[in-house]
Amino acid sequence: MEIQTFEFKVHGDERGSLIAIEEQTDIPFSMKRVYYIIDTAEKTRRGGHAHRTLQQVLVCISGSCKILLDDGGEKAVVSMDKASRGLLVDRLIWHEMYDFSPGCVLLALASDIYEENDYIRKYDKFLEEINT
Ligand code: T46
Repeated sequence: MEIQTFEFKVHGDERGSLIAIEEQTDIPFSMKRVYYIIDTAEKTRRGGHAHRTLQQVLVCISGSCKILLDDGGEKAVVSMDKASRGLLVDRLIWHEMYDFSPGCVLLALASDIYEENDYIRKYDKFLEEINT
């Protein structure tokens, strides 16, 4: 499976660092929504779904976590531990997030607003949809 990641420029000086992410330039779509996952309880697994049309870039801006990507044929696990690295979670990719470190902040840049009908929350339904 092809894993697409983005390395964002770190603007650093003696004060610290700043990272800017611009739609269509640093990530391959226009953003309509930003959300972030914080205060994750120990041993939690989140996600466990795919999106029909939504594209997202995930950035672990503090701490670390792992992201499982599954295209229905192949699986890959990506370790996220750099605020300057984005991971594309494309449409029709089953994804799960786990192994959150204490204080992990996972930022999501999403191509559309929240729409429950865009979620495929059952794995067998996901396999059915990608094969039709
Ligand atoms: C995804 C992964 C990476 C909203 O009201 N608005 C929103 O924009 C989002 C994302 C969620 N919610 C509500 C829906 C649920 O009641 O927040 C609650 C938790 O959402 P969910 O169980 O879907 O959270 P995760 O961590 O399993 O999945 C989230 C995103 O929903 C999903 O799109 O790809 O993070």
